[in-house]
Amino acid sequence: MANSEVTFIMIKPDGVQRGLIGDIICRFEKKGFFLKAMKMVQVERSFAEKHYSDLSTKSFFGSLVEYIVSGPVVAMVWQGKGVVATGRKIIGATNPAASEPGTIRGDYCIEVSRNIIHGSDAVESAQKEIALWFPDGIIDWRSANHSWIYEN
Ligand code: IDP
Ligand code: MG
Repeated sequence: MANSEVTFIMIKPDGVQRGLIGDIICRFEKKGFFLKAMKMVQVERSFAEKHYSDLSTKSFFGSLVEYIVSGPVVAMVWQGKGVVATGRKIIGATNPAASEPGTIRGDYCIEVSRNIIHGSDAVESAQKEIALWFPDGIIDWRSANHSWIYEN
């Protein structure tokens, strides 16, 4: 069912340190997406390398891993129709210099290597990332607001 699409969103260490957790959650929540899982965790280097394994050949891979392990992150699963693609739009372009104002990266950061938030880029990668970050599964709760957000 389209409404049950899920994505993995992570507030990176700079987003946590800069006090942006509440604002970021607010944007997804007010849109109508449902928060299905959330935890604060500081991950090991090997875990960050696994999360970003697709980028292991990039020149910035080492500094990216350093950045992700530099402090606690907030890992979340958000659910809703089109949440993967819409989540990426809410987040904005990878390089904040190219992110539109009104997007999270467009509003709150400047450098690509300090871009405060991660969002899965496809339904398949979302499934992989959720399995990595939430191996014990997630709570399948249903919001009482469901029928105020979806016709069906
Ligand atoms: P995304 O986060 O928008 O999906 P990816 O290409 O998957 O972008 O890159 C993952 C992360 O790696 C980015 O969010 C950013 O933190 C970092 N990154 C991407 N490109 C560069 C770069 O050219 N220099 C430094 N860091 C980069
Ligand atoms: Mg990516």
